[in-house]
Amino acid sequence: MIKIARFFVFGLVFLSLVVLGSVCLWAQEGTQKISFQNFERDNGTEDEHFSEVWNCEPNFETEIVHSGERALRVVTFEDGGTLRINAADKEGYVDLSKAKKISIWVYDTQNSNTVEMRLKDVDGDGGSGNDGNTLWSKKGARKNKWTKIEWSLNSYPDVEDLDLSRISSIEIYEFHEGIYYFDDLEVE
Ligand SMILES: [Ca+2]
Ligand SMILES: [Ca+2]
Repeated sequence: MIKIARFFVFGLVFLSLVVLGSVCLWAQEGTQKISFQNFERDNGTEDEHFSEVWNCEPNFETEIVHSGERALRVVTFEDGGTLRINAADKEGYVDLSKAKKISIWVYDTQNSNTVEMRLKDVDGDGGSGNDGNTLWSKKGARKNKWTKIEWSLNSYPDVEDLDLSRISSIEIYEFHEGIYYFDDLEVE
């Protein structure tokens, strides 16, 4: 009798572990993260990791880093500045058609600013300037602290000819003159 009870208990424990394991796997699949750009060497970036779009000076940073060996340091001038961050992918683009959000770690030395984000595809579609084809972060960064800034792609505007399955770069606009650091641009 005791043997049967023991067998039963072991069976139950085993079953629970199997169920728990499946739930964990399922949860992981639901929140799959892809690194769009982490500014590290040999990370699959075809050409340049980043470039200036307007009114700023971006450079690699090795002291104030969120993860790995390198981050991005950006000096913006009067009225702020825009930089382009390229996909760390051998094909030169990342498929965002099923993605739910985009996030980046920001170290803002200017203030607790919100950040504007624009998607660009391999054809260069996605717009420019003040055309409104962008999305502002709801929350601002915390001054002088690494802060995760997020954008929900559900709220991203419908942009003519923008191919979400082939996004080659993401543009970031900081609207004040200052010094900002960025690392770990990720897609979930
Ligand atoms: Ca990094
Ligand atoms: Ca296109």
